[in-house]
Formats: sequence, structure tokens, C-alpha cells
Amino acid sequence: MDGPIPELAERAAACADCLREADSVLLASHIDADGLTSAAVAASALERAGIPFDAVFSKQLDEAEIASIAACDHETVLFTDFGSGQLDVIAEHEDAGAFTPVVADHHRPADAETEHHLNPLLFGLDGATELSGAGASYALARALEPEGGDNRDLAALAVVGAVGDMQNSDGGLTGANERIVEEGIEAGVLESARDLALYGRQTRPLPKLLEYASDVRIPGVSNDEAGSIAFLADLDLDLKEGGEWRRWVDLAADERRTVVSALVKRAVSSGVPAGRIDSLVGTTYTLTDEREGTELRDVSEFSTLLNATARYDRADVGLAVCLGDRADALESARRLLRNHRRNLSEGLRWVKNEGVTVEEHVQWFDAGARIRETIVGIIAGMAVGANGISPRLPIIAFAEKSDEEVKVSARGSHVLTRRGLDLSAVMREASRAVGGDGGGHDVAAGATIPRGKQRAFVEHADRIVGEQLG
Ligand SMILES: [Mn+2]
Repeated sequence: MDGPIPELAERAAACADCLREADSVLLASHIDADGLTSAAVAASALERAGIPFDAVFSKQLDEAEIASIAACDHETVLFTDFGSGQLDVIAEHEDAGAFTPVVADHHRPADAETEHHLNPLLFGLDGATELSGAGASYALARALEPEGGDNRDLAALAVVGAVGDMQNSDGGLTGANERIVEEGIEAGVLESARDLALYGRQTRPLPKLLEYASDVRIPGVSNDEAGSIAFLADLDLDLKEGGEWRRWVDLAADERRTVVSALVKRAVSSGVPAGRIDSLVGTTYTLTDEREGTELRDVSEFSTLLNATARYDRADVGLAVCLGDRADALESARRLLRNHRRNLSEGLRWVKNEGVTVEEHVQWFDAGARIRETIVGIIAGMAVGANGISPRLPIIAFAEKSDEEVKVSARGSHVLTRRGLDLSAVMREASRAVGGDGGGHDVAAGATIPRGKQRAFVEHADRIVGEQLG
């Protein structure tokens, strides 16, 4: 069997064998949408294969965290959506006989090797756009199938993970991810379509769908409640039902076409650049087993719901939703999402008011304790394009993590990474230069540094980005 991703098949099979032979397995995963779906994919596959395991989650896999995992006394530890970047530390524990690591990850590997390392970057695939942690876990899950088993239904979660890591930012999933989509469609759990690429198609009333659209800003509609309502009222469609606005999912295909073409027309007449207008429509992914009109039916809304659990340390809630709890866990997740939205809009308002400091090659702000360190990166990404915050420079954000430590988040763009920007290297080098550590992806990365080192960090980061883009 080749599996969904032939490049990874051989390694995935070896990793699966290692797990089958283990007397006890600890599943350790990252806390974010991709990490939670990675864990759910791996947990389902282990369970179906009859391999008992325990699970732990961590926001950041540092030396202390790895030491505490080693102290759990499991023969084999399966790391999902992290582990590659910390392979040097993991390998030390392996050499000391603490545990056998199996790593299913897509982050840049540290300079060390281990036998059971499943990472797209080792096989010529792009870990930022082609395969997520959940995708790597999915390749492993397919290799773990018992005789006559079929784990292709887990493709639904793998796609949620990829979208959670924003691997669809160019209008749809590509590369290895696309093959996972195909398997999900074959298994009957997933549908893909060309559709309006705005967030909230399942759950938002139409005026809110348009008002809150932040990816493509349409003057007089985006960020404009009255403008959105007026735009819809002009369309000569029956968009209310029993006095309530309908949602995108309630519209028939011809009604959707009417709205999309009116939006495009409005964008053209308002001078929105053609490239941006094209991104109004993209590939959308629907989980067909989920109820219509719920967050879980739309892959982007599902991943946002999971992020809302993760950012508030409720991995237990997110994992339970992934594993099928549609009662208490789903209700808790929705409550966390409402709270998350409130925090995002308050944080974004703060950044817009305060503005950023512009250096030669980067721009930055320091939110101190005003923004939770777990959401400061999202807010930095959202702030780009608003109030003179230029998309031409990467943005760096600081937030208090503890009395001693500051969290750093950085966001760039694909235009910049094509010119040579690698924020993963920037975060690692600049943080190490001031006594911290970091890493991540070329387009989005993070670090932790000692308190008071923000200015020194910015100086290093500014120089490194200048060298990369020079
Ligand atoms: Mn990930």
C-alpha cells in the first residue's frame, strides 16, 4: 500500500510498526487546531489498531516539558504537530534510554536525527503549505490500519488541521493536502466546492458574513453594518425568512451566484485590485457528516472553534469535540469561542489605537499584559492592513508570558517569503541572541525571550530580516 502520500509511505509504515510493538504509548501533542486534530487522528488510529495509550498536551515543547514526558515512563512517545524542532533534546532522552520517539510533525527539524521521524520536509514536501501536523498524523493513521480497516474518514480532521494552520491561504489546499482531500471525498466525509471564500458561511446571518469579512475588504460593505444590509437589500432577492436574515448555507445555488456577482461588481467599481477580487471565491471544504448550520460543518469554522479551546488551555474540550462529543464539549467550545471573539476584537482595537513602531525591515508592538500571549499572534496578523500597518513589512508582537518571560509572535506574507523571508530562522536566531528560543514556519513563527529584552530582540530581528530580503 502506498498510502495517501507516497513520499511518506515507507517511513509511515516503519513508524506504525514501532507503535504496534510498543508496550505502552504516550501521545503528546501541540495545543492548537492542528495539534488537536493531529491528536484526534492519532488517537482514533491507535484505538482502532488496539494500541493502548495515554495523551498529554503542551503549548510549547521545551526542555522541561520533554523531561516531564520522559518521566511519564512510557516505552514509546508519539509526538504530533511538534517534536521535529526539538529533536536535539528528544534524541538526548532517546540515547539515555528514556523512551523511543515517534514524531509526526511538519515544523523545521532541529539538527539531530531519529529513526521514526515522519515530516514532509524530509521528503521534499513543503511543511508550511503542503502538509500539516494533522496531515502527517493522517499518513501515520493510514499506515496503522488493521487488516480490513479503513481510516480514510479521518481525512476530515486532517483537513481541519491543515486549514487551522492556514495552509489554504492561496485559495485552497494543494500538494499532499489535496490528496488527503481526495481520500476524504472517497470516504464520503468531505465535499469540496468553489464558493464564496468568506468566513462564517454556516453560522453567520448574511449581513454579518459580509460585514466581518476581513480577507477581502470591499468599501461600503466590509466593516460596515448598515452598508452590508443596504447592499443585500438592493439585490432583489428574498434574503429573510420569518423576519430573520438567512445564512449563506440557506441560499440556493442561483441566489449565491447573484450575491457573488454583485459583490464582485461592487469591488470592481470601488477599485479593489483584481488579485484581491479573485480571492473572494476559493475552494471550500464541508464535513458532510456534521449538521448543517453548525460550526463543525465548515472546515474553517471548525478550526476556529478548536483554536478557541486551545488558546484558553482547554485541549480536553477541543479533543472531545474532535472525537465526536456533540453535547457538553461542543457547548463548552462554543462558550470559549464567544469569549475568544471578544478578546480578539478588544486586542485588535488596542493595536489599532496604539499603532506600531516601524524599523527599517520590521514593524512591532508590545502589548504587555493587555493581550493574552496565546492570541497576540492572531491579533498581529489581523492588524496588518489596518490603520497604516503596512503589509510590506513583517510584524512582530510582544506580550507578557510570566514575570520572567515575554512571548514573541511574528507574521509575514507569502509575497515576503517568496523574496526570502524566513521568520522561523529570524525567531530562532534573534531569540537565542538575547537568551531565549523560538522557531516555527517561514511565514509565521514565535519565540520566548527574557523580560526586558524586547528592544535588543527587535534590533537582531531587523538586521536578520534585512539580510534575508537584501
Ligand atoms: Mn501545525
